[in-house]
Amino acid sequence: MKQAVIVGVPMDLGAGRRGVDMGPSAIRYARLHEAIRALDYTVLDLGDLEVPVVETLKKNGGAPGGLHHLEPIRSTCEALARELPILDDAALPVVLGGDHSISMGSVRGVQRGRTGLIWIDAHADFNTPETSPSGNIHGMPLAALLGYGDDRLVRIGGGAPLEPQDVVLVGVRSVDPGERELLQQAGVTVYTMKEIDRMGVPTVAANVIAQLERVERVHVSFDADVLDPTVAPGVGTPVPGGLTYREAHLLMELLSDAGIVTSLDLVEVNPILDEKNRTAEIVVELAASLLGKKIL
Ligand code: Z70
Ligand code: MN
Ligand code: MN
Ligand code: MN
Repeated sequence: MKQAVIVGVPMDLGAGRRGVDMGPSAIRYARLHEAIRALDYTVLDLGDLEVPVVETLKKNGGAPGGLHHLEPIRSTCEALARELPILDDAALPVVLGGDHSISMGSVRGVQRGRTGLIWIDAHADFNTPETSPSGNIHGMPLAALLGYGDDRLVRIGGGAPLEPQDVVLVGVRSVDPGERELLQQAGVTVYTMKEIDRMGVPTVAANVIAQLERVERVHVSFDADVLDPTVAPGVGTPVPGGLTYREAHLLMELLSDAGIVTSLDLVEVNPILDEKNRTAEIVVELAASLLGKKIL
């Protein structure tokens, strides 16, 4: 039997507003364990990493050009990057956020050999301190994973920068001006909502799968704000025009059919802004589809 290993990272220090620190709890409450067990996985939950409480921290650098809460974010990601490699190579890590800065830890933690990354998000998360309008680090993790931005973030987990040809962004519809320039320069593949509308999820998924044919492992980093806010209201930065319930499920099902996914993040669920935990519930359903749930 396959094994899924769950790690929670209850951190909202990288986000502009509070609440995604409660994401791991909301996602577990939405029956993540049961959903994964039903798919013939054993589930091992390692619990939550310890994350500094925001009220105990000094305010620092939230202005443009700044790096809000850099040190506690760095050390939390470093701890995550150190914890994941201890797992059995056959296990499938499922990391629960938390804001999206946690993926600097999860991706570095699972990175071995040539590693592919599918970043599913309304945002590009490709800011550096120079381009960020907010100083919020959850707008920077993908850039850091490709080697751009502050050295202290780039060096988390000691991993080499990912290769741009092994990185794909899906669902993007909100990009800051300086971020746009760097993203285009970096050469990662981007399927914005325009491409999804024009080609449809089946073509986008087929292209993503074909592009990652030669990598040794594939990490999916799923930001709940990729979903349309009418489907998933419980996110910190809702952006209109997102994936429908059906598009999101189909994307997960097609990635699942390809059998390429070896690890997963579920991030940016904000229970404070949610309606009766429905965003966490949808995220659990989508995770189940990605891990092999079939209608028939
Ligand atoms: C904006 C910034 C952001 C969420 C990423 C937004 C960043 N580009 N917000 N994920 N939820 O501040 O960098
Ligand atoms: Mn934000
Ligand atoms: Mn994100
Ligand atoms: Mn986002």
